[in-house]
Amino acid sequence: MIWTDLSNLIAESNSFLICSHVSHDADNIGSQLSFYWYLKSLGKDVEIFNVDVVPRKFNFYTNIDQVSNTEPNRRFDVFVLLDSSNLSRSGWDKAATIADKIIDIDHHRDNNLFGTVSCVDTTAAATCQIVYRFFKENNIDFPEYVAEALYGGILADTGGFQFDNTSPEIFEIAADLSRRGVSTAKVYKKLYASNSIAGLTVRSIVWSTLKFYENNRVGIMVLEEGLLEKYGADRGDLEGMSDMAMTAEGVEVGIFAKPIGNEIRFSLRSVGTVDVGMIAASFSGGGGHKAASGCTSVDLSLEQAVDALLTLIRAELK
Ligand SMILES: [Mn+2]
Repeated sequence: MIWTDLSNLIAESNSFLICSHVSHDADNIGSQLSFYWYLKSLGKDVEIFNVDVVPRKFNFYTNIDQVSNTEPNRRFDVFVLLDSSNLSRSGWDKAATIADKIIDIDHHRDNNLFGTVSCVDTTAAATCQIVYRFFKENNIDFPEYVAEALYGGILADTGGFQFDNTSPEIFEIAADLSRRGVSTAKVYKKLYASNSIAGLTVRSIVWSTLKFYENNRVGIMVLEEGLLEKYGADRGDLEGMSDMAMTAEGVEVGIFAKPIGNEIRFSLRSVGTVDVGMIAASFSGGGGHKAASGCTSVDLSLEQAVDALLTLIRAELK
């Protein structure tokens, strides 16, 4: 990738607002924190604002307290939106107007190149992989805690080096980050093996909602509204649940539904036969990868929204 435009835009700007998509994951957190470190190291005026509250499990990251949920009440020179295929993925209605210029760094194949500068590589496994390349190819020496944030994003978006986006380059990056001092065991433990009792309890309830459709080729699980609050769990406690339905033999599409108010947020996963990115794109704010995507239905009941999704999926099941 050519980094000149990115470096020039950063050099000629002073204030930056970093943001990312709703429903946090380790890649959007890791890429935001590592880019935050970089801009601060240049002496820039930088803030991070995300619509969603950061789940507790990410609290071990250095500078996680810099991620604010309070809308900034000033303008910035540059809006930096990471790991998001379009502006509406931020879930924020001011995303398009908060700054005159936009930096877009992302790996989703439906990225619509919304940036003044767009650094998009749809073959990259993670946005953290692109940020790593930017640092590496520009001889930017980053501290161990930034290596840790980048490693977490790569670990998560490759499903722990198990998805088919796991390339030789990914292992080389992981090796480099490990040499820089990252405790890979610690990151695994923090992201995947630090369940709370409340979190596991909610998981067990979500598991009990699992139902199969279309001759057992589609599996759906539902997170009933208010369940997290009832048990004192948070969304981070459910990470990975979207993939679970798909681990059943014969299931080609896994759906995880989360009703919130008049909206239902869906996470869609596919073993590869059905393009769930395309299916998600026919809903508002929807999009993503062929094998992993998300979308939101508005003003539909759960049954109606699931019906609409199943109709689209049915047409793709061969
Ligand atoms: Mn990502």
